[in-house]
Formats: sequence, C-alpha cells, structure tokens
Amino acid sequence: MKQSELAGKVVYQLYVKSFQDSNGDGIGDLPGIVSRLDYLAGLGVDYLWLTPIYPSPQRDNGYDVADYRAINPQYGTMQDFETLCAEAKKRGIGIMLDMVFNHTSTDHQWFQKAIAGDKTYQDYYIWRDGVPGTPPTNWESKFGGSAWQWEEHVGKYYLHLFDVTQADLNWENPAVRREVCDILHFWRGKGVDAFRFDVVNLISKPDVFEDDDRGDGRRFYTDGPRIHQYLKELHAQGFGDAVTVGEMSSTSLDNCVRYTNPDEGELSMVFSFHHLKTDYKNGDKWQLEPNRFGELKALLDKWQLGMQAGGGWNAVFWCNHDQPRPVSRFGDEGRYREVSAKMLATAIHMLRGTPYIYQGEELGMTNAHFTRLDQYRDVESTNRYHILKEQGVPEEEIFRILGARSRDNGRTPMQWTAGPNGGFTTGTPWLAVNENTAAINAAACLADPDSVLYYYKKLVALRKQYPVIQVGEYAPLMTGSPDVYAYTRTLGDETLVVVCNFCARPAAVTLPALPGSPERLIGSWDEQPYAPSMTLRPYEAAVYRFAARG
Ligand code: TEU
Ligand code: CA
Repeated sequence: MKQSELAGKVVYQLYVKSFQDSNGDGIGDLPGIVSRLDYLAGLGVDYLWLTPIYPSPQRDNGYDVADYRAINPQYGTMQDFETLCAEAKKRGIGIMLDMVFNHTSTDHQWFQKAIAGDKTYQDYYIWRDGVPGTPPTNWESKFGGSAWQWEEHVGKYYLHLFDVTQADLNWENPAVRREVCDILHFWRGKGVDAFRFDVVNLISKPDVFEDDDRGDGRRFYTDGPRIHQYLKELHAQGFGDAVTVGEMSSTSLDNCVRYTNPDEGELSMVFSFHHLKTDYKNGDKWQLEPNRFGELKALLDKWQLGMQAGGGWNAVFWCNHDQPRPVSRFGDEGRYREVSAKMLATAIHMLRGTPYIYQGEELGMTNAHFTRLDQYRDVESTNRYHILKEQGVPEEEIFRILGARSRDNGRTPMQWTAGPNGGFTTGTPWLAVNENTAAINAAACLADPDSVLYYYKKLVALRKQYPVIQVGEYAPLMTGSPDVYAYTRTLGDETLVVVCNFCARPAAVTLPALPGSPERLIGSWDEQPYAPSMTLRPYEAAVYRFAARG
C-alpha cells in the first residue's frame, strides 16, 4: 500500500486473550471479537491487529507458535476465523495477523523433529557446541537468564533470545525462508491483507558468535547483517501489496528509513521503542525512574523529522500488549485521568505516521497494580520476580516495580461494563479484571458524549477528513519547554498547531503568530481561543487549524 494511502489509516490492536470471551471459559476468543465488531467499526478503525491466534503452549501467550497454519482451539476454529474476516470486511475493516518468525515454540514439529535427530530440521534452528553449564556466549535472554539452552538429545546448545521454549529460527537456511513465505501465502489465501512481524529485526544473526563485553549480545543480532536482504526477499515474493509492519527492537533511525522507504521495497511501516524507554534507568526497564520528558520529546522530534527526511513511515503509538498503560505512565490515572488520556491521544494521532490504538486505551484504562505474585501471568514478570528476589530486592519494592512495569498491566481484560468481570467473561478470567471497571468501561463511555472513547473516534475521523494530518510536513515547536510538547503540520497553505501539556499544572506557551483566525479541531478541555501566548490547563491538548480563506 502506498504511503499516502497508509497515512489515512488507523489500526486497532486486540489482545485476543483479553478482548471478549464468548463461551465462559475465561479466555477471549474469535466469536467474542465478532460480537464486538460493531463497537470497533463505530470507532472508525481500518485494521484489526490480532495477537497470535495459532496453536501454542502459551508460555508466552501465543508468541510461542506450535503451528503457523491453524487456529488455537481455545480461540475457536478456522471457520470462526473466516467468519471474523468476512464480518470485518463487511464493515470495511481488514485483519492484520501477527507473524512470529524469529522463533518457534519448542513444541513446533520442526523442533520436535530436530531433537529426534532429523538433520534437515536441525538446520532450521541455531545450534552451537559446548559443554553443559558453559554456554557458547554470554548472551542474555530478553526474559532473563542465558540465551542458550543445552539440548541433550542433540548434544548442543540452541539459541533462544526469548523464553527457553522459544527457539530461534535459522534464517540463513533458505528452506526456513521458503517456509515463511508459504505460511504468508496460506493466510493471504484466507483473505488476510496485513501482517505484523514480531521482532523481525532480530532474525539475521551474525556469522561469528562471540561474547559481548559491553552488553547482553543484542548489538550482534539487532538489525543484523542480512536483515534488509531477507525483508526485500519477502516483499518480492508477493507481499508488497499487503500492509506490513515490523516490530523493531532496539533499532536505529537509519535502519528504519531503509525498512520503510518505498524505494527499498521492504515494509510499509515500523514500530520503534526508543520513546518508550525514557522512564528506564540506564536502559533498565526494572529500575523505576520518573519519566524524562525532555528526552521523550527529543525522541519524538528526532523520529518524526528523520523518517520524514528519509521518506520512511512510522507506526505511532503509546502502548501495546508489552507496555504499561499510558495514562498511568505518562498521564495521571487519578484526578486528570480523562483529560490526560485525551491529551496523550492527541499527541500521537496528529503525528505523521499510522496511529495504533491498543484495546482499552480508548477508554483510558489504567495499570492493574497487582500486589501478589499469583495475580501475575506473564512469563517475563514471573521470571523477573525471582531475579529481583535473588538480588535481595524487598518484596514490597518488587511489587512496586512490577506494578509499574509488568506487561500484565496492559493485558488485563477489556472493560466492557460495570458488571461482573467487566462483561469480559461469565466465567473466571485468565487474568484478573481491573477493579476500576466499575467506573472505567465501554458502556459508560458510550453513554457520555464527552468520554475518552468519543474523543478517539473524533481523532480517527479528523485524520480521514484532513490531508494535512495525513501527509503534512512535521516541524517541532517549543523544543525547550519542560512541560509542553508542541508541533505543526503543514500542507500547502494549511497549518495545524498541536499543543499538549504533559503536566498537572498550567503551562504558558508561545505559539507562532499565523495569519487568520484558526478553527479548533479538537481539545481535551473546553475551547479557548488561540493566541501566540496563552496558558494551557493541566494536561490540556488542543489542535488549531489555520487555512487560507477564499
Ligand atoms: O516483543 C518483543 C520485545 O522485545 C519486547 O517488547 C519485550 O517483550 C519486552 O520489551 C521485554 O521487556 C515481542 C512481542 O510483542 C512480545 O509479546 C513477545 O513476548 C516477544 O516479541 C517474543 O515473541
Ligand atoms: Ca473463550
């Protein structure tokens, strides 16, 4: 899809397991999604990204795929999937499938055949010699511990950048690349027209594996040596017309320009995460630190300007199923929950790029703040609990950290109603529903014209209405301000001024004196007239549009 066309689209991400349960087993499923399609169509979104729905032992909630061509029975049947595609299509919505090709589950038959001694399938994975107890390199798994696991049947170590049950695929092997292509064709045949590629910039490993004396090994395989070649190959195999988004872990701007500039023929757009690490201490997610707002702004500016200059294209987003809730993180989950949710939405939705809405974000859902280990489900969180415990971190502090950083904060079930389990299930939810569903839920939002939900709906509609939001030139404003993020978008004689106060106090702003009197397109508080010097209220966001008259 052309960038100019992509620019008008909005994607909604569903965490399938937590969206809507239809049969009372406490697990979200495909018929559940079908029953909520009218809600999603009402929001005006163009694509639904579904987190992995394939058979999987669920060690990493489906990112450990055991069979790429089937539906996990816990989510429904292939028939249910086809119904979902058809019903979505009727509403003008496409389906984006999540493709996890950096690794497979060790339950996948490829891996099973490999450990049974089949050399063909052994070559699907990455093995190194060694002796038990001494891994080939000091690389660390992203979920903690060594990235290598001894496999006694094979008598070698296999690489796993994530969980020990997620064995990395050997992309050097052309047979693996053919398998990937066949799988994509299979789903294309079912009517799927968009794909998200999980951690795709990690698939190309270095020729030599060596110890990392400066880190956890990521510098050797991130945006690895043949990554661009592999993506070009995929694109050339007939996926150029699909919408594709690559999840790029610890990537660089230069690489992202190459991944997404249409002349390169790689991907439609990318997720990068630098702007979601400004509250990490020394890059460590597990050390709490207040958000460094200046750094956040600088990163947003850098990526907007850099991708624009290079002809690249960003996915723009605050959260997903791996991130805490933005209102708890960058906004105010208390007194200013609704205005701060609207402000954050404004900051993202007026950017150059394709906005992503993660389920519940449009309701202003907050972190779960669980206080006991048995409430957590995520393997990353439970592993981390034990690591922190071993480091001697006090129990209370561990729960403070997980309460702010655990991926489960973003994975609690969708809050549909104020009723039992938020209307998500009639049974026992696989992960507890946030208690605040009594106050924060879709039904309440639908009944309130001033709700966060209707604000999102309006943002989506504005993008479709105004080409300046889609393709206007981005320029930063007020780069030195400690509380305000502001920018302009310009197309021909039309200019948007976007101002966002990220603080709980009023903030004075200095804005350009442009000719004419602007129209205010949207804002998180009551309207106030535009002035080159004005004061924004706490968490106030506003978008003003100047256009030449006549
Ligand atoms: O995530 C990739 C990733 O590196 C991170 O988002 C990671 O989960 C987190 O930062 C660790 O602190 C993708 C998926 O989105 C995630 O759900 C999977 O667990 C992961 O890949 C492995 O497939
Ligand atoms: Ca179910």
